[in-house]
Amino acid sequence: MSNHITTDKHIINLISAFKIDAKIASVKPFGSGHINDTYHIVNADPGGTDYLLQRINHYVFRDVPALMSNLLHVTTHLKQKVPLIPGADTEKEVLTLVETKTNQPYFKDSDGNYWRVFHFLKGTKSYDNVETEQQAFEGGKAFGHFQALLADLDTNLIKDTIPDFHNIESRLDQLNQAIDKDVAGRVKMVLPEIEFIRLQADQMSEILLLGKAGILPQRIVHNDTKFNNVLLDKEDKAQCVIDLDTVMPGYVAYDFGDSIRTIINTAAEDEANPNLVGLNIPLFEAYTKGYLQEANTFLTDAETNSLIKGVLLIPYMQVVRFLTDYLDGDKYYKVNSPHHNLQRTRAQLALVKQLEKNQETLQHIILKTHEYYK
Ligand code: ADP
Ligand code: GN1
Ligand code: MG
Repeated sequence: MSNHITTDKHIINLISAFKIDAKIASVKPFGSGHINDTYHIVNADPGGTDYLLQRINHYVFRDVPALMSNLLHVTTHLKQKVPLIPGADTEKEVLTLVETKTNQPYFKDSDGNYWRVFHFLKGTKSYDNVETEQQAFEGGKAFGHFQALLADLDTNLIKDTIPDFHNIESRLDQLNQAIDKDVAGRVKMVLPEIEFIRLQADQMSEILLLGKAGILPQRIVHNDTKFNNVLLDKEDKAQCVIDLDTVMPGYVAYDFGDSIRTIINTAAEDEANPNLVGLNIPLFEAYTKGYLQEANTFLTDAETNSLIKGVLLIPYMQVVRFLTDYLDGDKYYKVNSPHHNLQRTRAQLALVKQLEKNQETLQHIILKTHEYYK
């Protein structure tokens, strides 16, 4: 996202709806998320609090009050538990939401857009591409710890912000509908991709079936663990898990698979040349170590065995989701060019092929690490 300072009067005005304690120096578009619009509100006092303003994408999240209610339940739970951990700094490690002046968790503007504000966590970094094993290890620890902290959150409090979010059967139904409608006239360009998806479909239902059979427990998981959704500090130590909009019941393999999707890939998620997509096995091993160091305390054997299935499923599901959006005419994900979603589809498809080829090596690393931390 560009780093220019916004002079948009509307944005400057709506900031005044929140309990923001700052003389504002500037407001800049921030981050590289695909869903929300994010701005960094810079305090004129360098020692004061900075803020993060977000317009919540209500095409993606149809029930914003439910979404914000979940967010408050999750952050309140974390703010009760984190202070009990020796050496913890709750303000740095848990997102802090800023209320509006009328004590609401979000503000709805006259155009029907929803806005929220967090404390900006200064001195942190989020990585679109992981560079070192330490970063990968710390990310694994952060997401494993996050799942452990939420294990005792009352699931009745949490609503589905996007129903069937990681249900591959629903995702395939949505793709089939998009193919039938072909609103953008693009189906003819993606016949090999559709064939690939259909050939793999049956084997990708395994986690769902194990869940339905009661073999895999549902837990509260993050559901969007791509690596730029964990903030690391200046020393590349894990600081805070962010982007809590999809925290919902699900399977741990989904979170593991989504992180690995972004860590193991030697190329970008939207790499234009699929031949550059390869696997960085040392980063995979480092993430697995960090994750299992935390999660081995609560994972069942069935869950440990399901992790590799998540590693294959989530990139495959991403192929299905990017392609569906391409066929729908790019309504869901932000795009930077007319065929961006196609480029993403092809890059993720190349990743699925690589993962399938190396499945045994990856499973061996998971089991070896599991034994080590048992
Ligand atoms: P999206 O759903 O669009 O991905 P995120 O909530 O992940 O939105 O925010 C986008 C980016 O903004 C993140 O990847 C991260 O770089 C940054 N970010 C989010 N929350 C904070 C925060 N509280 N402090 C500092 N940076 C943040
Ligand atoms: C979106 O919001 P962001 O950019 O962290 C998406 C994820 C996808 C991801 C693909 C709510 O994540 O599910 O895996 O893009 N979030 C939502 O990069 O759909
Ligand atoms: Mg994000």
